[in-house]
Amino acid sequence: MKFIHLTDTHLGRKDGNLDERKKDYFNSFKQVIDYAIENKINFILHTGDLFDKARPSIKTLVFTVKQLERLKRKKIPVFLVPGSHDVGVGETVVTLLHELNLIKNLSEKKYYRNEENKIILDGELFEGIFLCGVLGKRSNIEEIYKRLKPSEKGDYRIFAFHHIVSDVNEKFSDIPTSLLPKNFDYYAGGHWHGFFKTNYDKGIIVYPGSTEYNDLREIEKDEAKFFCVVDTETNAVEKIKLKTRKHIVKEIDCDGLDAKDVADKCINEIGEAIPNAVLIIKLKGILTKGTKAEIDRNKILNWTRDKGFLTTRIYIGNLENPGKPSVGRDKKTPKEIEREYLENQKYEKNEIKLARDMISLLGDVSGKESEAAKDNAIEQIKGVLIENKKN
Ligand SMILES: [Mn+2]
Repeated sequence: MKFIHLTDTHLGRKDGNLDERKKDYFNSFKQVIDYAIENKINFILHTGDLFDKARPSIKTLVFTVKQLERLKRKKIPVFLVPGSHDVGVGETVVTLLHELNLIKNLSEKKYYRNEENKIILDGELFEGIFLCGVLGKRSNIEEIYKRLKPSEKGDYRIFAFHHIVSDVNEKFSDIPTSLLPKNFDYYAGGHWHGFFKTNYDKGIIVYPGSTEYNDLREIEKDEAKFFCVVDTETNAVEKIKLKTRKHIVKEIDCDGLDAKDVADKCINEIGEAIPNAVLIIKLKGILTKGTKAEIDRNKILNWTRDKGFLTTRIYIGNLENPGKPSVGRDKKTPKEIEREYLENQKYEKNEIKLARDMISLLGDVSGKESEAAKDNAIEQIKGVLIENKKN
């Protein structure tokens, strides 16, 4: 049997408020659906962040429902665990899609039970393949993993989750890899936006990565975007490359320049235009005259627009004004700085944990257009507070 594993499609996201960028996310999703139908794939597994926010727009919903209906007509089931962006307080659109039989949400009540101190994952058995999973909430997540007790069913066993394990990235990890339950063939990961694959227990952990470029970090890595096709007979994983919009990063060294000359230097160095590409300009160095505020951004933006770039973003984080020697940056991670700060404030352990959960949620939505960010943050923080009250 063959299945598709995709993740982090963030439907409804609209970088820089551009309709073209919203369509790009739709386009990636449609490529996967087309592939599934053309290649008669047996089922699809999505590991979260189907939508960019828990309450997507009607337009986003119409697109998604239409695509899922294409699969339903071909009898290709879609299994899903909601991601951090899909979960709000109580029921979300993912519940609606589940009720309409367009997806099977593996975090719905019918797929698990609480028994004494254990969470029994009854999951779903689909033609001999067992699927179960954990949704992408953040609070108390280590405790939840410790209590998991998956059913022993199935000839081929899949565990779906929306968390970063320490093998992927120590700094950004939600859980140590060793907390993943044992005895699965395929550990389907979401939340990490790049491709990652490793062995674990008798199976493999796979993160296909997001289907579009969500932030600067992803763009700078300059890695392609993928979904995976998995053969359950051999456990072989095929990476299928998505056709995505070109993103170009140009780093411009402005060391020793007068602020008024920065625009011309950018224009000279960008060189050849790539029509419809997203252009990222990163300025660096120390100016000798003028300040960052005096850089003629409009001159740069007008020029790139005339050249046919879809949009241009200018980052000045690594550029410094005259007379300001660069301060040796603290080597600590943001998480370490957070913890130290909170500990120094003499908060209780559980208060620190709550605060860090909240900070993590807020961080997750930073860099998004304000409305989506607000919606998401408020929804998720409400969830954490309600849970904290329960505990
Ligand atoms: Mn995501």
